Amino acid sequence: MSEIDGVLGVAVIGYAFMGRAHSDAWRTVGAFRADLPLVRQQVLVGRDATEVDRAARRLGWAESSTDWRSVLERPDVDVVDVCVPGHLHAEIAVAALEAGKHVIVEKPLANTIVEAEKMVDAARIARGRGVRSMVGFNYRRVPALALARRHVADGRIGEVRQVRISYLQDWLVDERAPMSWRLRRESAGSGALGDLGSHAVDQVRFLLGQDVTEVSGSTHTFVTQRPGEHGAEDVSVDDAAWATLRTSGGAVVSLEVSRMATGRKNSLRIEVFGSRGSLGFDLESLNELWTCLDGAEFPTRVLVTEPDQPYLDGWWPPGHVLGWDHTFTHQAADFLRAVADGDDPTPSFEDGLAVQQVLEAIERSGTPQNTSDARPEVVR
Ligand code: SOE
Repeated sequence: MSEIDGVLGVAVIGYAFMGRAHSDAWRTVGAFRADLPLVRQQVLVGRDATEVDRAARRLGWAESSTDWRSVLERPDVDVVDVCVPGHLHAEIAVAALEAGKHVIVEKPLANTIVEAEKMVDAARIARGRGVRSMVGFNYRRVPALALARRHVADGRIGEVRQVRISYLQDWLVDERAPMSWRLRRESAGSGALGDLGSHAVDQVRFLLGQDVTEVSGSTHTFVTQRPGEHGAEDVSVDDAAWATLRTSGGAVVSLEVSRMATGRKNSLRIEVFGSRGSLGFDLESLNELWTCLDGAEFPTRVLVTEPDQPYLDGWWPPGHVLGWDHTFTHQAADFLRAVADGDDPTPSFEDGLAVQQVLEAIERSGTPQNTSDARPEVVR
C-alpha cells in the first residue's frame, strides 16, 4: 500500500473500450465493498497527450501521462492495470511486476504462448515478494456464472458430460468495416479466437474446475481485405472459430465464436449438462441462470439477485438487477481483497497461459487436413 496516504494508487494503461470499463470499475469499487482498501485513481496512461488528458478528466483520474515507464517508477502507484492491445501486454506487465507493482492484465493474457510464459515467470518471481497478478477474465464475475460454478462444485448437476458454449458478435459483418488493431495478427495475435474464444475457454475451465486436454478445431476468415488508412489491407486473423474440446474430467465441449454472426451483438451462451442436472446462461439475460439441479426433470429460471448469491451482498436489494459493467467492479474488488489479504488472486497468469495453450492448439488443429488423417491436438 502506498506509503503516501495508506490508499492504493492505481494506474490504468489504455483508455479505449477496456480502459474505460476498468476506469469505471476503479471509480465504483468503493461503493460496492466498504471493507476493502481505498483506491486513488492516480494516473491514466495513453499515447496521445491531448486525448488521454481529456479521457482522464472524464473518467475520474487525477492525472494523465504518455509515458508508462515513468509511471512504473512512481511511489504513489501501487497497482498497474494493463488495457492496451495484446502485443504490448508482456512488456508492460513484466516491467510493472519487476518494479514491484501489483498487476492486472486484460484478457487474453498475451498473443502467444512464448509471451505468456515470460509473464508467468515474472509473476512467479514477483509472488515471492508479495506482489500480486491477475488476468482480467471478467465473466468469472457475473453473479449467475459464479453461482453456476458453485452448483457444479457442489455436485448439484452430477458429473459434467457435455458443454455447449458460443460467443457471437456481428461487428464485422459489413465488409466495409475498417481495419483496426483487432484485425492484425501482429497486434491482436488472433481474431475472434483470442478475443471471444479466450473467454469461452476460460469459462469452461472456471465452471468445470477442469483443464482442457484435447482440442480439434477450425478457424475461418470470411472477409480477407478491409479498408485501411492507405487503401485495402489484408486481414491477418480469423473472423470465426469452432472447436471440440475434451477436459481432464472427461467432459466434451462444443465451442463456437464469431464476429460475423449477423444480429448477435454480444451473445455469450453457455449450457452445461451433467448426469443429474444442467445449467443454462445467456449474457443477454445476465441476471438469470437456468438451473436443473439434483435430478430435477425440468429447468427453472432463477433470478440471481439474492444477497446469498455471489457478489450480491454488496449491491442493492433483491430484484435490483446488475449489468455488464458490474463484472469489472467485482473483478477490481476481488483483486483488492487479494492484495489486502496477501493472497494470490484468480485467474492467475498461469490460468491465462493455459487458455493461450488451448487457443494455439485450436489454431494448429485448424490447419486444413484430409479427413483421413485428421487427428485432435493434445494441449501441451
Ligand atoms: C470485443 O469483441 C469485446 O470487447 C471483447 O474484447 C471483450 O472481452 C468482450 O467482453 C466484449 O467484446
